[in-house]
Amino acid sequence: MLDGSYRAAAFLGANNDYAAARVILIGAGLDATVCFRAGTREGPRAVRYFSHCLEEYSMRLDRDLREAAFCDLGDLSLPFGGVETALSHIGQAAGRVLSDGKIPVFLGGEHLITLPVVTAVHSRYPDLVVLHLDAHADLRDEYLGAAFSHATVIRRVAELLGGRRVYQFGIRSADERELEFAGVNTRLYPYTVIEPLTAVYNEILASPVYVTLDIDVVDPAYAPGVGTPEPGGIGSAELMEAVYALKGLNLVGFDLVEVNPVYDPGGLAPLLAAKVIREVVLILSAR
Ligand SMILES: [Mn+2]
Repeated sequence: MLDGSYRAAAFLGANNDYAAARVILIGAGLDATVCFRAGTREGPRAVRYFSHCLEEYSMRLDRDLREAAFCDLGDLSLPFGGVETALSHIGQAAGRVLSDGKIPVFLGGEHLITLPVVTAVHSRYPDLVVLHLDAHADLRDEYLGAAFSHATVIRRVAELLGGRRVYQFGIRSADERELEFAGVNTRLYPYTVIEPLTAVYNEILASPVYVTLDIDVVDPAYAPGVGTPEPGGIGSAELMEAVYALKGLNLVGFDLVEVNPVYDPGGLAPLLAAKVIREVVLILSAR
C-alpha cells in the first residue's frame, strides 16, 4: 500500500470487499421516463462526490462508516433507451445481493428503478411492507401511454404487494384518480412525514420493511436538484428525523431516487442524499 491519503470515487467510507459486506450500495442511473427535465442519470455520481464533504462518523448514531461492513459496487451499466432491459438488469443485481444474504441500497436514477428492486425483495419477503416518501403519489395507471414510468411506479408496487402494504408519506401532488386508488389500495399520509410515520410504527414493527425515498419529498428550497420540484415540502431536518425513526424496524432494502444534480449548482440535493445514505448504511450495518 502506498503512503498517503487517497480519495476514491466510491461513496465515503465504503470498501470493495463484497464478501465481507452486509450492506451493498449500487448506483442505477436510469433516466428514461422522467417527464419534466432529464439528468437523474448523474445522480449516483453526484451523491458519491458530495458524500466526501461529510464526516465518516455520525454524531447522532455514534457510529463510523469506516467500521461498517459496507461495499460500494459502483453503477450498473444500463442500456439507455432500453427500459425493460435496464429494469431487468437492476432486478437481477438486487436478486443477487439478496440471495447472498446482504441488504441492497440503490441510488437512482429515476423512481422507476424501485419496481425491479421491490419485485426482487418481495419474492424473498412475501409479507413485505413498503414505506414511500415522496412529493408525488406516483399512482397513475399509465403516463403518456406507458405503464412503466416514474409516475406509475408506486401503483405497480402496490399492485404487486396487494393488501394496502404501501405507506405513503409527505405526498402533496396527485390527481383525483390517484387519490381514489390510494383510498382503497395504499395508506396515504399527505404533507408531513415524521408524525404519521411515528403513528404507524408499531403496526409495521413485525414486518420486513423496504423504504423508497424520492428526494423531492423535501422542499425544493432544501433540495432543488430534482426532476420534478414541488413546493411546500418538509425540511431537511424532518427528513433526517424520519431516517432516524427507521432504526429498530426490520429494514431489508432501501433506495434513494430522483436526485438530479444538473439543476443544483450548490449540490444541495446530492449532499442531503449523501447524508441520508450515510445514516442508512450505519443503521443497516449495525444489525
Ligand atoms: Mn417525486
